[in-house]
Amino acid sequence: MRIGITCYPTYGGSGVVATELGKKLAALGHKVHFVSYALPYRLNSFNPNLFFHEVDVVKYPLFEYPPYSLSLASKMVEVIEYEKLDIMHVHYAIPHATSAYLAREISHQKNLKVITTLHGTDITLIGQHPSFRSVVRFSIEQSDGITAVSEFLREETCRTFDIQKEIKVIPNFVPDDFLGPHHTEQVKSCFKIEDEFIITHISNFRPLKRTQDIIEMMRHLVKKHTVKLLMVGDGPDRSVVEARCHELGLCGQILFLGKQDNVADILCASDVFLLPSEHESFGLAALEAMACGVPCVTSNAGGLTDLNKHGKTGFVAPVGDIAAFVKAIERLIEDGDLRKSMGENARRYALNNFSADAIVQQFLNFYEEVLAR
Ligand code: GMT
Repeated sequence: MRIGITCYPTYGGSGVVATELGKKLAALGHKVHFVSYALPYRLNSFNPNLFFHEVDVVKYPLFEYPPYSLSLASKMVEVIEYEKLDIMHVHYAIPHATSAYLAREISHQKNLKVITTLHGTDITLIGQHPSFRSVVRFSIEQSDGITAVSEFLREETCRTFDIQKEIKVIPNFVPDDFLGPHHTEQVKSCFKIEDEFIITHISNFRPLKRTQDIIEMMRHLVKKHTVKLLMVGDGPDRSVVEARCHELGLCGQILFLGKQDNVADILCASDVFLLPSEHESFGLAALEAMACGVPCVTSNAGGLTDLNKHGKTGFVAPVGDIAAFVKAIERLIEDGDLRKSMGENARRYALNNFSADAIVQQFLNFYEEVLAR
């Protein structure tokens, strides 16, 4: 098959999933063409079936805001026609589904099918904004196939956008890098002092990730336990969160590692993964932690409860309930056997239910189904 993929090339989960999917499809012999404004950050290995087409975001004195959606649509048309694509698979509806719709209408590749994968805030947050809502709804409806990363997101999309078309749930999967082997001991030796308990959080530090809650949890935990927190990633709330650490005198116990390419090694050196988000339609970072055998303490937002099984793969606490989070983390600090068994359960659950091979096959079956329509 000849497949085009458009995604955000940055550190977000939707771009990661799209890139890992493209890599797996290429390894299976399909021709995969990425179209985006920059090389997706995990597209870092050579495969003769993988191609990248960069969208030129044109600056012009009249444009206070360069119309990326149009440049993207034009580049898609070029790639669709030159490469005779069968499928244009876009990840994250805004603006990718709209550009793909335009490209399909313009191109002469008549059998081209557009598939849109919904990831989260394209539906639950920003997609709802009056500036986008009608265009998002139209573009989703016009897609030839729609997938959502969780049942929660499927229901939210039908409910809030009144989408009549079928939406297929195809969850995210464990990228190959997380299967191991890992440099666990080397990483531990960099951060861990003796029997310190390592808590890790990974996100883009946007308000919905509630990173400020994490610092409040640490304020309680350091009173009784020898803990260290690794904060991985970067984003709008990082400054305020870092300032709070200074204010509380917690800089020795909380390390800000910024954006990291190899999060698998960091996760494997962790005792618990923490994700207290307000919204999370899937929670890819938690799945990656689980695949590394790390128990998770997460909020009960969106699709997280389908992933992190309370009392089995970790603990689930209500959004914003600092005391409940602290209690859950303390149980894992105090009971090494529980931590070990939950970590093993987490890895087993992740690999049994979200294996890359099985999920990529689901995408391939869906492509075939849509092409046959
Ligand atoms: O939706 C977003 O704001 C960004 C997006 C991303 O690119 O990281 O995150 C969403 O997609 C991920 C991959 O499918 C999911 O793991 C995240 O749960 C989801 N984010 C939210 O729902 C907030």
